[in-house]
Amino acid sequence: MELKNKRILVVGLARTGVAVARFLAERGAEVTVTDMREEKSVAPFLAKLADLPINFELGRHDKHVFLMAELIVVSPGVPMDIKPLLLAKAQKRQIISEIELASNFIAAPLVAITGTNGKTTTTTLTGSIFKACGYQTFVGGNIGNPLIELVSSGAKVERVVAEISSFQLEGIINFRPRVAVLLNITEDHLDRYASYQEYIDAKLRVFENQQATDFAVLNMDDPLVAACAGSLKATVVPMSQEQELAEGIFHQNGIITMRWQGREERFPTSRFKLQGVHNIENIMAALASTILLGCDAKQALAAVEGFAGLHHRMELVRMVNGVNYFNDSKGTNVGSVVKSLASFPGQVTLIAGGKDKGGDYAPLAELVRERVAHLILLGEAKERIQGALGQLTDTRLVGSLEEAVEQAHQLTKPGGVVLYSPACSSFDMFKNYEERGERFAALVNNLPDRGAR
Ligand code: UMA
Repeated sequence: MELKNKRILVVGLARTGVAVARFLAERGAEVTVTDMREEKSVAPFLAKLADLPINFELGRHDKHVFLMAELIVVSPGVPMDIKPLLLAKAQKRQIISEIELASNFIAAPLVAITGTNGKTTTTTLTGSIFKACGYQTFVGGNIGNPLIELVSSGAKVERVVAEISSFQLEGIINFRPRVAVLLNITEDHLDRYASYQEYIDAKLRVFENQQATDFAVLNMDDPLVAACAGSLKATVVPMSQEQELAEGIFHQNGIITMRWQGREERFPTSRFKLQGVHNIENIMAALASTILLGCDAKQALAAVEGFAGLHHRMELVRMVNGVNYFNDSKGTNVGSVVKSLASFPGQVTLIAGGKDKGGDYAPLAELVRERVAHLILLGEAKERIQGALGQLTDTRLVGSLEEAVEQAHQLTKPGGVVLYSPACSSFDMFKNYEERGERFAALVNNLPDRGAR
């Protein structure tokens, strides 16, 4: 891909925009960056590009700027159907996402991990296994560090593991992972997509350019994932916790078994620190991907056993007065909260709510009825969640996270748990889910502890 003197527009000036603009400008492209936000809101990002010859168009998206560009690189958070992008598309301008740009310059085998939930755990674990097996590995993508940063750094790596979102897949042309993992699909991002089907279609694009020499690791226990197996060009590697497989990876009675091309590897789960049915899914996907790309089974098992999980993902903050407080701020959609709630037998005080994404909260109903003693709701979505679940258990609406933690503290009996798993994104009250989780943890750490009663 020739970049020198090419007129390129970067849309969105946040993590992705900064990394892309830097890469392009350093390669001699004529770069313009545009963002709807005003200069003072994007000042920290502007400062990161101060040393480079870049034009900025801030506080608006002028259609002429879009039409002047030969290539447009769009940040994941920018919808592909905003007017200036539609105009540019109609005028045959090339429009791509950052992962498409980056993949042109990445030679190492790439594992792309997508799905509604479990992506970050699986991506991090896959990276850890490769590293433990001696491969120089870059871990990035939707997880927080754009893939283009790897290209900019010039680092020579042997494996790349990328968490890939549906937003990023909307702007691909040739993106072709050596291994593509699809963990599960449940409703999410209905504030961005016109329909659930549109979201599913975006996710399935991860397989679009794969060939028979590539692998598609599919969770056959998820009907939507299983349904696509027949139509893929890649070699399908099935995974399941419900059936024994002659070929693929499966879990039965505490043993994960991978059978592939005459080889059989067994991984006992007894020493895994990651707990829960959904984590077995994530572990199987990570093991399959790494074994397929050359990892030694014994070293891979040791890496899984040493992996303690992620920050903000079912993270035990502290026990206060006999009550365990879990930070699950990364539970940003309904499917994720279903999995988190299913890990507790009952006596749960669930704190939920945030920025509503237009999805259905009904899949939570059965678990809420069975296991949630108190439901505390906050944020923009609180009335909608109350409408869907409020009649099923003791439900209270609060105005702040401080109030939510205080009420949870008053209401939850020793032996119970307080779970902060919002089922919504964080952008109504916080910068991101990390800030939201940190705030929750800080509030919990400030609670007075009289010792377990
Ligand atoms: N903007 C415009 N015009 C618009 C809309 C937005 O200019 O019409 C601007 C905003 O003002 C803002 C910028 O675009 O300044 C935001 O870009 P961005 O949201 O793409 O932010 P980044 O910091 O580049 O983060 C993105 C991903 N964000 C999203 O997909 C929403 C990050 O995923 C990712 O880690 C990062 O790129 C690096 O690859 C976050 C996320 O929430 C974690 N992802 C979603 C999820 O996991 O559910 C998909």
